[in-house]
Amino acid sequence: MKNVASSGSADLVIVANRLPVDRVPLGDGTAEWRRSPGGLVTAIEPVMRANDGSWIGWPGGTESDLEPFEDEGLDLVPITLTQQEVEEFYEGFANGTLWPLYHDVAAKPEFHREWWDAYVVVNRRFAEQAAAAASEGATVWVHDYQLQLVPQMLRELRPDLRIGFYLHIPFPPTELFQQLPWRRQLLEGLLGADLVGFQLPGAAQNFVRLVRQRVGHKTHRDLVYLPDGRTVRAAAFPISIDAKGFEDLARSEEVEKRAAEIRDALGNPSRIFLGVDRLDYTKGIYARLRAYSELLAQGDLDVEDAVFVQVATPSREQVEQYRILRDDIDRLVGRINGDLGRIGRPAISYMHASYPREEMAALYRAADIMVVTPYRDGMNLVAKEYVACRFDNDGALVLSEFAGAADELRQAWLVNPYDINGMKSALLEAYRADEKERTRRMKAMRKTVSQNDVAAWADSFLAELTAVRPSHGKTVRPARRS
Ligand code: ADQ
Repeated sequence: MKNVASSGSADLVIVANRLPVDRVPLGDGTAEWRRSPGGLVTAIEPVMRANDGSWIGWPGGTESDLEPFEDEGLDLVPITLTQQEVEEFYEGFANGTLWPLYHDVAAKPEFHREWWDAYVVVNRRFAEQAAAAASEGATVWVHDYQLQLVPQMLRELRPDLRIGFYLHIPFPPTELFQQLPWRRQLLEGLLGADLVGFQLPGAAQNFVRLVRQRVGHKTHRDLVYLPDGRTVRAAAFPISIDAKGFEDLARSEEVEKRAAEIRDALGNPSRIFLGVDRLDYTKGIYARLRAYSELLAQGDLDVEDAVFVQVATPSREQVEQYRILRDDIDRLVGRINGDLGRIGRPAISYMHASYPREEMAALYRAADIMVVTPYRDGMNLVAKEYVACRFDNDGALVLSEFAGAADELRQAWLVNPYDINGMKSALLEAYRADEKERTRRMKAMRKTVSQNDVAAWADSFLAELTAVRPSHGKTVRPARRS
């Protein structure tokens, strides 16, 4: 790792709340950077390498003296946040206001003026760093709800840039968005981009409608015409996963062996149900476990025969609603196991854990029925990862209609997570489905996932971004993929 000056030499700049590395403190007071291999890095890394890319993001924590550095050939620029900014910008406005509001108010969003002020300050810091890192005519790709003001701030600093924005979470219906005291500023922030990308077409339409109503710009279909002559396009680019990477992993001997060990450790039940989520109130974990427990209580399922494995990574633990959720689920699991489990046969095997990709693949291989039931989700990559790992064309997916993934994975057992009885029926149907039925559905879903992988997603976004602003800026060189 070596330090590099942010010299304004990057032809492609990624701006995201988090860097693709975590700062891991070592016992001796120093710390090292460790890759956090998320889907976004996998998708963007090849195109970053082909374009002298730079990635700007927060490394987590509140260290203040972090310099830009290179990690495995990627230029990384850490953004510093103070403790107060972590509380007001990250836990506050991003995760206490925007996250619940954009997810159908699954929890009550809080509106605080000081949180908004911190959001503006931190967005400006990201924009300034991006302006300093980008070369003349470079392409800057800004990610997600934490940074919606960056496109406009950056445009003011660097009108020569081609700017794209992608929202990973849902964009809310207009009625909910209107609640925001700062609705106009957020829309204007996004309009600094040349291309605003969403998971689903409906989100892009909501955005264009709001721009027309609230900001008063002329619009036509997916285009917004600004008074300064610029055109902004809003469109859907459903995100995906490294499908081949997951499948290769799933086919490996180690993963197959580990999957067998997992089944063994669970007492080789005839059916394993699996849920894997960040511990978040949007994911519908509580409702799905309740539905499952009712099936046990009614005798439709038996703990001698079936088990539900729920893996939940604790997340945003400083935000009160997340602490409450964690306690609620802990209590529910305890009650279900106490009431319905038998010695050596828990009804629910529950882990607070974050696993490496190999272990995730082994869990997907071991699970007969994958249960993904968010109340609202931009996409949900877990559903796609499960499908990618099922090279045997077996396994059943129970999927919420309100996950973006449901638009593509039509052959899943689709459920409304608010409807406990409906969810119970779908769980039972998936449990009872014969092999022919499972294979028919899985084959169709696998075709969808393998054809639209995350590389195709990144390529199509960047190609469209270039097309929206053809006469300005450098062309983004395509990734050299192996
Ligand atoms: P998330 O809300 O984090 O993402 P999701 O799309 O399911 O949700 O992605 C989670 C990722 O974390 C998956 O790759 C999964 O494998 C991994 N993961 C989950 N639990 C884990 C565990 N216990 N251990 C290890 N890994 C775990 C947001 C939006 C989504 C959108 C994505 C990408 O909320 O709707 O799909 O961004 O745009």
